[in-house]
Amino acid sequence: FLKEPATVGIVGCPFSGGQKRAGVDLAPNKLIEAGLVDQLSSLGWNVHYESQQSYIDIPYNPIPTSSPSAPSKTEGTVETQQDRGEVVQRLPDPDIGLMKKPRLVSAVNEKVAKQVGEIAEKGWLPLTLGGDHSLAMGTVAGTKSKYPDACLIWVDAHADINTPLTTESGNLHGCPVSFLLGLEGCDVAPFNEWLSPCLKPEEIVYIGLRDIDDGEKKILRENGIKAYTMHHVDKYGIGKVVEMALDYVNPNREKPVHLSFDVDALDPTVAPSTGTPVRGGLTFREGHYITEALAETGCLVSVDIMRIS
Ligand code: EXY
Ligand code: MN
Ligand code: MN
Ligand code: MN
Repeated sequence: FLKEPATVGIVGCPFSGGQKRAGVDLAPNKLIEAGLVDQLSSLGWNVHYESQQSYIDIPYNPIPTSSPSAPSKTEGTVETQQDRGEVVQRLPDPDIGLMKKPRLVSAVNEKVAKQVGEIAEKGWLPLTLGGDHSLAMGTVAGTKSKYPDACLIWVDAHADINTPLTTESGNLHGCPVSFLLGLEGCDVAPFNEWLSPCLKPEEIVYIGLRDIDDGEKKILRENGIKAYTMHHVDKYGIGKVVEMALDYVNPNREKPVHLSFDVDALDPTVAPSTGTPVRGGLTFREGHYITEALAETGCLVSVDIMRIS
């Protein structure tokens, strides 16, 4: 699927607006500083990377809240906020229903979808460095714009399949999959101004799950979505699990594959630097094995590495 010689286009997304904890927005620059570009080059890739401005001050439409009960006192004002020593201007972004920072998350993802789509369009591999996992709305939408039949392998401790109606936290990093699927409650402004459902339930498979909300369990069951939890990794071993996951979404190994890797899939002893550590995760080798086995298929067309903090 990729043009030879293979080229990777790195999209650094210093964004943490899909959840509460600061820090995930520092990861892209840290990874670059740590030598990622040279490491990829030494593996034989051409590497394109343009450093990214912060997404904090990205403009968005100050659309009104649709919920009459949502707080309105911040509407029409501009907040000033201390952020790592810098004073930044933030446009008001009151909750819409249960959703926190909906305008910002939507605007950032619209931009990411465009960036990822443009890189894919060139025949390059978009490698998106998060940032929080709400960014996968944008990355998967971008991949799907070039490869409509792409399937999605979601490696995570969490299912990230809450909807604006089921979310208990209001944090949109827990909701990207439902927006991609177009589940009930997701046809909502400002997201529906740019994002249309682009993923079918049979095009996604999970690996590594171990912390799923009750509402999410119901959604997974009702939509017949395939998930290999840590229980399956224990039972079958990671080699068999990756094979079964591929057999499910890509039986003939002919479809493009998008890998969305949340580092909290790894055990916290391996990857402590993440916002929501959950014990009982993948080992260092199991995590690497997944990426190696997917690379070996030759089907990988887009990769996200999310939520390192
Ligand atoms: N299910 C919980 C929620 O919706 O808030 C926790 C989500 C954590 C999501 C991280 C990105 O993987
Ligand atoms: Mn996630
Ligand atoms: Mn997670
Ligand atoms: Mn939970």
